[in-house]
Amino acid sequence: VIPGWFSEISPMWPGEAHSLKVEKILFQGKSEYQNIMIFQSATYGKVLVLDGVIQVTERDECAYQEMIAHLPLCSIPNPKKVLVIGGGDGGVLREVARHSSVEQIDICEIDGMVVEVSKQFFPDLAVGYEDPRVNLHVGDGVAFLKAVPEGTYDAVIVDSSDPIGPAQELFEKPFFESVAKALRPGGVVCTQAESIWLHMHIIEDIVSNCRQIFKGSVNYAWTTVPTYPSGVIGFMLCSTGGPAVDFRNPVNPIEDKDNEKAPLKFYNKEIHSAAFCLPSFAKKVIDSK
Ligand code: AAT
Repeated sequence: VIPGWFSEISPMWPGEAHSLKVEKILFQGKSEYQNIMIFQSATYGKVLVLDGVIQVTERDECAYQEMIAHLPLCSIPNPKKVLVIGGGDGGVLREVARHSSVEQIDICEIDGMVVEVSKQFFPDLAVGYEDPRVNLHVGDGVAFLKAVPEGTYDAVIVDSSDPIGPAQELFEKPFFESVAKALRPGGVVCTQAESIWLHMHIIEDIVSNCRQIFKGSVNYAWTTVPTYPSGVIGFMLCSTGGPAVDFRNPVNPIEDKDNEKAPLKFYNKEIHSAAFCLPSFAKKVIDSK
């Protein structure tokens, strides 16, 4: 550990740890669920850390939040009801709110303290909460989904932390089953699905569960996020049986509409399609599941 630097050390990426130079620690606290820390970094703006793991930095959050929101929402015509699990910082809400077809945005975040500190320290993320279509539920996403009536949502976005800690069940088969039930026919899910460099074993399990559960299409996409372990992170994108969804060819473009105030920084339709192209080693494993 280098004095004055934050190093992201975890058994989920043994033998490596990305480090950021710390200018100032802005907040340290312990919620019912996890340790929360916020610091000002020298080169990535403010950083939100939960249990020692980086969740967002101001500089590269666009690469994650824009992709996890627009990959699913640009793949179906007229999304109206959207559910976000996790994502307490509000960044995904901000992105979902760009879609003018959306009428209802429910969010279920387990940790109320994440919501509070984001409102205090990350106004550009928490701005998502200001949209009148947003309904915040503080609670466990697993329990919330079990209570959702069948066929409620057009899209479910699972912006979850890693599977050590409160998010563990969000990577397991019963959770994906309740997501599928909560979606209307032809509805879509996009979940945080870790790194092809570090977590092929986790990805394999998610893919094989999803192939059993989702009767439409099952795909893996990825993006580059310099402050996430290995610098990349992926998403599982699946659709339920019903109207077919071709995730690689977006039908609901967003680039030119609803974005005068804050233009998209990362997402565009070329990167949408490109996100589904996989390196051979990952393609081989994912296609075989
Ligand atoms: N938007 C950016 C980043 C995240 S946040 C993940 C959120 O999921 C956290 O706020 C956490 O409190 C919440 N969470 C964890 N478990 C649950 C649960 N069971 N129900 C609801 N919310 C939950 C993702 C960062 C990815 C990091 C990659 N290394």
